[in-house]
Amino acid sequence: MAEVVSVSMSGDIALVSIDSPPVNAMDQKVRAGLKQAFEQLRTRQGVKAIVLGCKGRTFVAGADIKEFDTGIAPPGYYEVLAAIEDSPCPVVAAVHGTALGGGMEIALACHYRVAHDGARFGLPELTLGIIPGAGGTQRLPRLIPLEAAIDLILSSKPMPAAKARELGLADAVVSGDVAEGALAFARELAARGAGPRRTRDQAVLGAENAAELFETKRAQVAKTMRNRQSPLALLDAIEAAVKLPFDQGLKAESAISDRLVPATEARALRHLFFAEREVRRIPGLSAEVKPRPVTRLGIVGAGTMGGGISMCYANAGVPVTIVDATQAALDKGMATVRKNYERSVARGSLKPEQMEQRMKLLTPSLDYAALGEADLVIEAVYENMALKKEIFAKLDAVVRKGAIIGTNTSTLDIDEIAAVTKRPEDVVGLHFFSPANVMPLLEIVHAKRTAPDVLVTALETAKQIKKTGVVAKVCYGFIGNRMMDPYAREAEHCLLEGATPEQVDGALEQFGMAMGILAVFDMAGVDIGYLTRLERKHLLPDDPTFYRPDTMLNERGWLGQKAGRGYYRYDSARKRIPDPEVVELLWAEGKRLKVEQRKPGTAEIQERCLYAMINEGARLLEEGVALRASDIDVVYTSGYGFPRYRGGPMFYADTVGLKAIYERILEFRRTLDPQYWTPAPLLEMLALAGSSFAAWQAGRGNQGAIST
Ligand code: 3H9
Repeated sequence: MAEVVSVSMSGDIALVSIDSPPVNAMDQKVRAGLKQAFEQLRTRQGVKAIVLGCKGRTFVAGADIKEFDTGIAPPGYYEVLAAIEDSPCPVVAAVHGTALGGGMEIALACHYRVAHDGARFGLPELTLGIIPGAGGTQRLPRLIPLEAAIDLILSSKPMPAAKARELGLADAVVSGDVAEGALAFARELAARGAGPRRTRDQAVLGAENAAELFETKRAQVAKTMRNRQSPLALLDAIEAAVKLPFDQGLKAESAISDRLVPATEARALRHLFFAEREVRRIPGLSAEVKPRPVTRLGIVGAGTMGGGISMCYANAGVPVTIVDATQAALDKGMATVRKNYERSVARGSLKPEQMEQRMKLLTPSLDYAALGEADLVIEAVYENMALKKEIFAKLDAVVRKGAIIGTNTSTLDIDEIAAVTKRPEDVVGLHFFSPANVMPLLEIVHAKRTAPDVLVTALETAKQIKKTGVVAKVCYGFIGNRMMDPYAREAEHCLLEGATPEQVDGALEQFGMAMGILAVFDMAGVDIGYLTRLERKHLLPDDPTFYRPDTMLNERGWLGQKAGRGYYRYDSARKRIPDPEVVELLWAEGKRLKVEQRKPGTAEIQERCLYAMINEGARLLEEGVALRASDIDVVYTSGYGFPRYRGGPMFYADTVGLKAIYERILEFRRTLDPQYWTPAPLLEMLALAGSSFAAWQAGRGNQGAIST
């Protein structure tokens, strides 16, 4: 028997135990071990019941995701789960941690489920672009009501043990040792002489109104999960459970699953699953380098960003001292934080006492000296080099030796900021995204002199506040904003060429961006980019059409949502309303500047914006600003609303084909302003070699390592 699965006896109860760190994923070894264990137990004399549990931190966390690309070696999931379900004596799952995906499907194939009170059950397959493919679509609606089963899988969110008990999924919830609890449960079954209770033999619960229910869910999914195939396919699979006998239902599930696993959507989501974990590995950084502890935080700037970052740390139980220049700014900042927490309380996601605990962790102060004890101080004032330098000089004077000083700049040269201190090795960029308490991304900017343990601390603190930290090097805009620049430049230019804001944003949203870029500008404030461009005027192209619409709106004070109008008008509920005056104004300006009126259509708008962004991404890789193509994908999907099901811009580029993108860029160079359409040398090289960003990344080994 494979050693990852062991069998032992406790009286007349057999204990089957899976031990395959880190998360007991159901890989080939686990499958083979389980099959062998249950086959042996079938014929073993004197076994009255079986408890199936896991060692380590969790019950099985799912199928081994790597196998979806390498192929599933026998025994297959169905075969293994059938061996469990066919057991002649009752099988009790002992669930602790998270029973996810294939792990939950194992639990469903068991005859009873005993859960630890901290356990959670979930089928998150849609987050991977697939459906539960080990019988989950057929067994779950036989254990909990059909609609609850559909909602659990559609949401991809695990449910707590108590809810599982309420719905009838868990037969008992225990605190303390779940194996002991399950053993006691099994003994009781044995004492009663209970036999197996096979899920497959039960009827689907709540099937009466199934037709209507599926119609509603399909309409809902078509609206909320646009451009995706797995959610609708999931509903087909669950409907098979209602319409077909169990074995035929399994066949339907299997056919759908086989179709989805190799599809682009699933490949893209798998790519992100691993990319989001890969970002933690920094080539060139020794595992010996340990992080500095971050137990007290300092923030400079009580504005939107400072407040949001403070909340992240207070949520993690870390005390925060917030310094600002005036009492009024501090009061306003603290009031905003409280309001944000109150909203969570009103929504029910936070208890009032938790809110008070978190508020108590925040100490406002007018005195920089109050930051003297902090382990990490993050400067979060507005984008202005002179101001940031002044603050860093002050911090250098008060912050204790060994503390780290971070800047939340989104565009500025961190080497220049660090140079005003006597400890540039303690300075790092920590670029949060607005709203900082919500957005999952943290760009960690490794400046020239940042010390290795400071970088490691930055990665660790990202984890501490439940963010995905991605390392970048210093350049204008780092990864995210630098790629955003050419993307938005094209969107802006299309307006001068006769496209309306709705057409531009519509094209980007049809592609799957969470929000069109013009609507994003309106939301963030049209002045933000404008002011940055003013600061960098000497570096920008000598082109009167460059971001001209943005400049015109600024000149008129049409600064977006906060002004009630920008690229669009806004009603009191901040709903976008097309503004013919803006359209006319920009068209007239386009004609005045002799911009060719191409009236670009959806495909052209998408290609121009996205290919300009991808080309810039290739440059970032050449320059070593981004360590990996997949890091760029993580930045864009977690910070910029790029659709996850397309895998991020660089993965998407590979799916289109770099040759096709390269040729289109050459065509744009002929037909549009050539100064913007020089293919990045890396893109050109890979395109001409018939290669991809993924292949380039795989072949790089330790090249591009952070030099420490
Ligand atoms: C499925 O089950 C389909 C079935 O229906 C059958 C269809 C036919 N596979 O996240 P962490 C690795 S689909 C392979 O940092 P945490 C992970 O890469 C699956 N590897 O830990 C990492 O490796 P490394 C449905 C996996 O404590 C290490 O384990 N299940 C898998 O923050 C630690 O992971 C899911 O979608 C896996 N399934 O979170 C659950 N899971 O250290 C996916 C983890 O080398 N997993 N790894 O980078 C999770 O959500 C989290 O890992 C979990 C732990 C919550 C379990």
